[in-house]
Amino acid sequence: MSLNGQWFTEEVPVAGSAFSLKVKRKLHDAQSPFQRIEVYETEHFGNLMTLDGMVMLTTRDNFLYHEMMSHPALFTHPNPRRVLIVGGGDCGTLREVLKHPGVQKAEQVDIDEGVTRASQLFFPELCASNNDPRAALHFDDGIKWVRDAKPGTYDVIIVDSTDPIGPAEGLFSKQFYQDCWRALGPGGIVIQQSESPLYHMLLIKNMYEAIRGAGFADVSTLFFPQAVYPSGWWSATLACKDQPFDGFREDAAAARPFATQYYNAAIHRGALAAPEFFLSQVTE
Ligand code: AG3
Repeated sequence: MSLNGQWFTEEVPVAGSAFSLKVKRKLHDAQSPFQRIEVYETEHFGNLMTLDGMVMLTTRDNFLYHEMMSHPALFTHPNPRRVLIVGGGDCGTLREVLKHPGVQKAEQVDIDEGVTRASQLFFPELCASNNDPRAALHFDDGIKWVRDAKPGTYDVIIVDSTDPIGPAEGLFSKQFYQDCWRALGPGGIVIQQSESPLYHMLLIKNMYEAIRGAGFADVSTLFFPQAVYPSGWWSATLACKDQPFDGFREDAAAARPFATQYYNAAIHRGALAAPEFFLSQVTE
């Protein structure tokens, strides 16, 4: 469908704001059992995938989000070998995780196979590692998957979900974090996308409470730009199962044997610096 010169817009009613991309045409439009999956070709951001009208990723800037959802957690855990990705159906986070030679198994559990099929067609570069022998793609309910996991199965759990409404709502609950706690081995880390620090402080505050209430020893948040998400400023919240958060393996991050576009040791260090308003709202 040609849409030449038209704009795709995601509005954020609670903030009275919106973000738009000029599009050329619609490449894909499907209603899955879970959500509406659309892909557009844009003028300057490559392809754009939306779920229920909300921006998930573009070709041009997804590296910011996917690198920050993966490398900080993997360079925090002392020796991450077994990784679970909950959500992440576009496979961009999986690709980053598999760049770590020490990872022996990376399982991705997304409820919606339609997202992965659309990604294979329109974001093939993100799916480049899907056939890595260490990768396993499951299409299943991530909440149930974690609930059913044997205790101590994973070193790192990455929650790469949509906003906390609809299918992803249960991923922000104390019950889910308790299940993550149990599914993690000693030294285990969970990292979860935690929306905009500017628009969603209440959500982040509630996450801290639920994560601590679930028994995690420590919580901390990383901040990074993400041009195409509401407010353009995004966050990921990291929880340590059984030890205080004590920075990350800076030397290993600096000596990483793979290429990144955004992530490096200095970016990681900087992303851990919390703004004043954040500190006063999440720390008692
Ligand atoms: N994770 C989506 C974050 C939510 C974006 N929210 C929004 N546009 N309202 C994206 C999946 C990428 N792997």
